[in-house]
Amino acid sequence: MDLLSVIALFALITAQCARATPPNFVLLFADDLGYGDLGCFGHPSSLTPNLDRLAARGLRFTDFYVTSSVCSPSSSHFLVFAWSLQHTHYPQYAGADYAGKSPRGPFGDSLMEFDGTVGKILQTLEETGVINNTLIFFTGDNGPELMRKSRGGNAGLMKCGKGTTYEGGMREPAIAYWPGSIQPGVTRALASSLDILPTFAKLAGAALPDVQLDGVDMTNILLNYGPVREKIIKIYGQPQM
Ligand SMILES: [Ca+2]
Repeated sequence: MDLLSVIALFALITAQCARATPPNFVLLFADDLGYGDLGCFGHPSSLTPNLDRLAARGLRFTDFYVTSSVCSPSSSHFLVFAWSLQHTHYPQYAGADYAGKSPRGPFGDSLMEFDGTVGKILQTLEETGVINNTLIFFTGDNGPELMRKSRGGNAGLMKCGKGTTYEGGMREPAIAYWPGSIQPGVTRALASSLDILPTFAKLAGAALPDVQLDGVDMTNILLNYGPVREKIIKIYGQPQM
């Protein structure tokens, strides 16, 4: 799975739970999306109105990291979830409704289509009356494929992109949206895709798998704007994975 395209990974956890009404969970996971690709993260010509709306009405992370700068290891820790849907465009082609419609070329068209898909999901959640009991979490699996130049994504001010351990490869846009529970704003708390499983499990009242997890429950970020990590482990490695 290279390139922008789209991975929409849904996790609907209906576990025995401690909360009276645990939320539904929707995890949106974009492929090869750079830190600077979305309108709400500063891109001047991307058209991402639905993701921008999620960011405006939800919690936008400025310091969110993934576990790897390439696809498969970055996604592997999600395989514990119940099921997933994914569709991949290769290379960055958009469907007829979006081809040629963005001012950013084929990559922008594909990104716009992804955003349109997010809009349809939001509309369905609203029409079925479950939007206020649904936590939507959006992020990407790794940074942009810069070797594709204008057909790849954009890391914004971050150095390098996919396949490197620089910020551009590992740091991703992230948004948490849960109307009525998550207050709109921006957090600079350090968080990671490793934290998604412990967080969803906590909110669902579900037991964690019987393995050593590196992630931590980040509900204190989501609900209280607080930190979740007491110590930071710094890892130094080669720039190429
Ligand atoms: Ca990827």
